[in-house]
Amino acid sequence: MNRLIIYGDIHGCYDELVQLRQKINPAKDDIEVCVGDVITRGKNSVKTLRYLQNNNIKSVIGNHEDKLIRYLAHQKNLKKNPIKLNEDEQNIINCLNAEDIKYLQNMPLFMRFNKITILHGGLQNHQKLDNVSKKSHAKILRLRYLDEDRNFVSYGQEDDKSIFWADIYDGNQGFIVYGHQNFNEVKVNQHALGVDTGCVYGGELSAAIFKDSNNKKFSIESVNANVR
Ligand SMILES: [Mn+2]
Repeated sequence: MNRLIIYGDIHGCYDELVQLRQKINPAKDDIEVCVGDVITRGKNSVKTLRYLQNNNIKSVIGNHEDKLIRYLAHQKNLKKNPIKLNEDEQNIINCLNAEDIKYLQNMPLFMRFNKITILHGGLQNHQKLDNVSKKSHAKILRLRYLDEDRNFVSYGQEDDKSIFWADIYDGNQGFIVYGHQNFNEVKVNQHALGVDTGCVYGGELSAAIFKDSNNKKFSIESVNANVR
Protein backbone atom coordinates (compact mmCIF):
# COMPACT_ATOMS: atom_id res chain seq x y z
CA MET A 1 0.00 0.00 0.00
CA ASN A 2 1.25 3.48 -0.80
CA ARG A 3 2.14 5.88 2.01
CA LEU A 4 0.89 9.44 2.37
CA ILE A 5 3.86 11.65 3.33
CA ILE A 6 3.09 15.21 4.49
CA TYR A 7 5.85 17.80 4.90
CA GLY A 8 5.71 20.80 7.27
CA ASP A 9 6.47 24.39 6.20
CA ILE A 10 9.68 24.23 4.12
CA HIS A 11 10.16 27.99 3.58
CA GLY A 12 12.99 27.50 1.10
CA CYS A 13 14.96 25.08 3.30
CA TYR A 14 16.01 23.00 0.30
CA ASP A 15 18.93 21.12 1.90
CA GLU A 16 16.82 19.96 4.82
CA LEU A 17 14.03 18.82 2.48
CA VAL A 18 16.50 16.70 0.49
CA GLN A 19 17.92 15.23 3.73
CA LEU A 20 14.46 14.46 5.06
CA ARG A 21 13.50 12.70 1.83
CA GLN A 22 16.68 10.64 1.98
CA LYS A 23 15.64 9.52 5.45
CA ILE A 24 12.07 8.69 4.38
CA ASN A 25 13.10 7.21 1.03
CA PRO A 26 9.76 7.64 -0.76
CA ALA A 27 8.69 4.81 -3.06
CA LYS A 28 7.36 5.52 -6.54
CA ASP A 29 3.73 5.08 -5.55
CA ASP A 30 3.93 7.04 -2.27
CA ILE A 31 2.05 10.34 -2.28
CA GLU A 32 3.99 13.40 -1.09
CA VAL A 33 2.22 16.64 -0.13
CA CYS A 34 3.42 19.86 1.53
CA VAL A 35 1.27 21.94 3.88
CA GLY A 36 2.14 25.19 2.05
CA ASP A 37 4.65 27.99 2.68
CA VAL A 38 7.22 26.04 0.66
CA ILE A 39 8.80 29.38 -0.34
CA THR A 40 9.95 32.70 1.25
CA ARG A 41 12.12 33.44 4.30
CA GLY A 42 14.67 30.64 3.65
CA LYS A 43 17.62 30.90 1.29
CA ASN A 44 16.53 28.50 -1.49
CA SER A 45 12.91 29.24 -2.33
CA VAL A 46 13.06 28.87 -6.11
CA LYS A 47 15.33 25.81 -5.90
CA THR A 48 12.78 24.24 -3.55
CA LEU A 49 9.92 25.08 -5.89
CA ARG A 50 11.69 23.41 -8.85
CA TYR A 51 12.61 20.37 -6.75
CA LEU A 52 8.96 19.87 -5.77
CA GLN A 53 7.90 20.06 -9.43
CA ASN A 54 10.66 17.69 -10.58
CA ASN A 55 9.83 15.12 -7.92
CA ASN A 56 6.06 15.22 -8.33
CA ILE A 57 5.53 16.59 -4.82
CA LYS A 58 2.23 18.44 -4.40
CA SER A 59 1.41 21.29 -2.05
CA VAL A 60 -1.68 22.97 -0.73
CA ILE A 61 -1.46 26.77 -0.76
CA GLY A 62 0.07 28.70 2.13
CA ASN A 63 -0.39 32.39 2.95
CA HIS A 64 3.03 33.17 1.44
CA GLU A 65 2.21 31.58 -1.94
CA ASP A 66 -1.19 33.27 -1.80
CA LYS A 67 0.47 36.69 -1.41
CA LEU A 68 2.68 36.17 -4.47
CA ILE A 69 -0.21 34.89 -6.59
CA ARG A 70 -2.32 37.92 -5.63
CA TYR A 71 0.63 40.19 -6.44
CA LEU A 72 0.98 38.61 -9.91
CA ALA A 73 -2.75 38.99 -10.57
CA HIS A 74 -2.58 42.69 -9.70
CA GLN A 75 0.46 43.14 -11.98
CA LYS A 76 -1.83 42.53 -14.97
CA ASN A 77 -3.66 45.77 -14.15
CA LEU A 78 -2.30 49.18 -15.02
CA LYS A 79 -2.97 50.49 -11.52
CA LYS A 80 -0.25 50.60 -8.89
CA ASN A 81 0.06 47.19 -7.22
CA PRO A 82 -1.57 47.38 -3.77
CA ILE A 83 0.50 44.44 -2.52
CA LYS A 84 3.93 45.38 -1.19
CA LEU A 85 6.68 42.79 -1.46
CA ASN A 86 9.81 42.58 0.65
CA GLU A 87 13.22 42.05 -0.98
CA ASP A 88 13.05 38.26 -0.64
CA GLU A 89 9.59 38.09 -2.21
CA GLN A 90 10.64 40.42 -5.04
CA ASN A 91 13.69 38.24 -5.76
CA ILE A 92 11.49 35.16 -5.93
CA ILE A 93 9.03 36.86 -8.30
CA ASN A 94 11.93 37.89 -10.56
CA CYS A 95 13.11 34.26 -10.84
CA LEU A 96 9.78 32.55 -11.50
CA ASN A 97 9.26 31.00 -14.93
CA ALA A 98 5.90 30.13 -16.50
CA GLU A 99 6.00 26.59 -15.08
CA ASP A 100 6.70 27.86 -11.57
CA ILE A 101 3.78 30.27 -11.79
CA LYS A 102 1.50 27.52 -13.04
CA TYR A 103 2.59 25.26 -10.17
CA LEU A 104 1.85 28.03 -7.64
CA GLN A 105 -1.49 28.91 -9.22
CA ASN A 106 -2.57 25.27 -9.19
CA MET A 107 -1.99 24.82 -5.45
CA PRO A 108 -5.40 23.94 -3.95
CA LEU A 109 -6.77 25.29 -0.67
CA PHE A 110 -6.97 21.74 0.69
CA MET A 111 -6.40 18.15 -0.32
CA ARG A 112 -8.26 15.12 0.98
CA PHE A 113 -7.10 11.53 1.09
CA ASN A 114 -9.83 9.40 2.71
CA LYS A 115 -9.83 10.39 6.40
CA ILE A 116 -6.89 12.80 6.08
CA THR A 117 -7.36 16.46 5.11
CA ILE A 118 -4.38 18.73 4.42
CA LEU A 119 -4.54 22.54 4.62
CA HIS A 120 -2.18 25.34 5.63
CA GLY A 121 -3.66 27.23 8.58
CA GLY A 122 -6.71 25.97 10.37
CA LEU A 123 -10.44 25.40 10.32
CA GLN A 124 -13.38 26.51 12.45
CA ASN A 125 -16.03 23.89 13.16
CA HIS A 126 -18.69 25.69 11.10
CA GLN A 127 -16.50 25.92 7.99
CA LYS A 128 -17.15 23.34 5.30
CA LEU A 129 -14.33 22.85 2.80
CA ASP A 130 -16.62 22.08 -0.14
CA ASN A 131 -18.20 25.53 0.09
CA VAL A 132 -15.63 28.20 0.93
CA SER A 133 -16.17 31.95 0.41
CA LYS A 134 -13.28 34.28 -0.47
CA LYS A 135 -13.24 35.57 3.10
CA SER A 136 -13.19 32.04 4.53
CA HIS A 137 -10.39 31.12 2.12
CA ALA A 138 -8.19 33.87 3.56
CA LYS A 139 -8.94 32.74 7.12
CA ILE A 140 -8.23 29.07 6.46
CA LEU A 141 -4.73 30.07 5.28
CA ARG A 142 -4.08 32.16 8.39
CA LEU A 143 -6.07 30.75 11.32
CA ARG A 144 -4.19 30.24 14.56
CA TYR A 145 -6.30 31.43 17.47
CA LEU A 146 -10.01 31.97 18.21
CA ASP A 147 -11.37 34.27 20.91
CA GLU A 148 -13.84 33.29 23.65
CA ASP A 149 -16.72 33.75 21.20
CA ARG A 150 -14.91 31.54 18.70
CA ASN A 151 -14.11 34.41 16.34
CA PHE A 152 -10.92 34.62 14.29
CA VAL A 153 -8.08 36.41 16.11
CA SER A 154 -5.67 38.33 13.85
CA TYR A 155 -1.95 37.60 13.99
CA GLY A 156 -0.36 38.98 17.14
CA GLN A 157 -3.73 39.85 18.73
CA GLU A 158 -4.05 36.63 20.75
CA ASP A 159 -4.14 36.80 24.56
CA ASP A 160 -4.41 34.28 27.39
CA LYS A 161 -8.13 33.78 26.69
CA SER A 162 -7.49 32.83 23.07
CA ILE A 163 -7.98 29.21 22.06
CA PHE A 164 -5.81 27.44 19.50
CA TRP A 165 -8.18 26.24 16.75
CA ALA A 166 -7.02 22.59 16.78
CA ASP A 167 -7.75 22.31 20.51
CA ILE A 168 -11.50 22.66 19.81
CA TYR A 169 -11.76 21.31 16.26
CA ASP A 170 -14.37 18.53 16.23
CA GLY A 171 -13.14 16.53 13.25
CA ASN A 172 -16.14 17.18 10.98
CA GLN A 173 -13.87 17.82 7.96
CA GLY A 174 -11.57 14.89 8.63
CA PHE A 175 -8.28 14.53 10.46
CA ILE A 176 -6.49 17.78 9.51
CA VAL A 177 -2.75 17.94 8.95
CA TYR A 178 -1.65 21.58 8.91
CA GLY A 179 1.31 23.98 9.14
CA HIS A 180 1.52 27.79 9.58
CA GLN A 181 1.99 27.78 13.37
CA ASN A 182 5.38 26.47 14.36
CA PHE A 183 5.88 24.26 17.40
CA ASN A 184 8.95 22.78 19.09
CA GLU A 185 7.46 19.35 18.44
CA VAL A 186 4.59 18.29 16.22
CA LYS A 187 1.26 19.18 17.87
CA VAL A 188 -1.04 16.20 18.24
CA ASN A 189 -4.78 16.64 18.82
CA GLN A 190 -7.59 14.11 18.55
CA HIS A 191 -8.60 15.40 15.10
CA ALA A 192 -5.56 17.38 13.94
CA LEU A 193 -1.79 17.31 13.60
CA GLY A 194 0.46 20.38 13.30
CA VAL A 195 3.67 19.53 11.43
CA ASP A 196 5.50 22.89 11.25
CA THR A 197 8.49 22.51 13.54
CA GLY A 198 10.11 25.79 12.48
CA CYS A 199 12.97 24.65 10.26
CA VAL A 200 13.55 28.15 8.83
CA TYR A 201 13.85 29.49 12.40
CA GLY A 202 16.52 26.93 13.31
CA GLY A 203 14.16 24.16 14.47
CA GLU A 204 13.43 21.01 12.50
CA LEU A 205 11.79 20.05 9.23
CA SER A 206 9.23 17.33 9.93
CA ALA A 207 7.02 15.01 7.95
CA ALA A 208 4.03 12.93 9.00
CA ILE A 209 3.79 9.53 7.36
CA PHE A 210 0.47 7.69 7.08
CA LYS A 211 0.71 4.05 6.01
CA ASP A 212 -3.00 4.09 5.22
CA SER A 213 -5.07 7.26 4.77
CA ASN A 214 -8.15 5.38 6.03
CA ASN A 215 -6.48 5.27 9.41
CA LYS A 216 -5.24 8.33 11.28
CA LYS A 217 -2.25 6.46 12.73
CA PHE A 218 1.01 8.15 11.70
CA SER A 219 4.73 8.26 12.35
CA ILE A 220 6.99 11.33 12.31
CA GLU A 221 10.40 11.82 10.67
CA SER A 222 12.43 15.00 11.22
CA VAL A 223 15.80 16.53 10.42
CA ASN A 224 17.49 19.42 12.22
CA ALA A 225 17.86 22.76 10.50
CA ASN A 226 21.35 23.15 9.08
CA VAL A 227 23.57 25.69 10.79
CA ARG A 228 23.84 28.78 8.62
MN1 LIG B 1 2.05 30.37 6.97
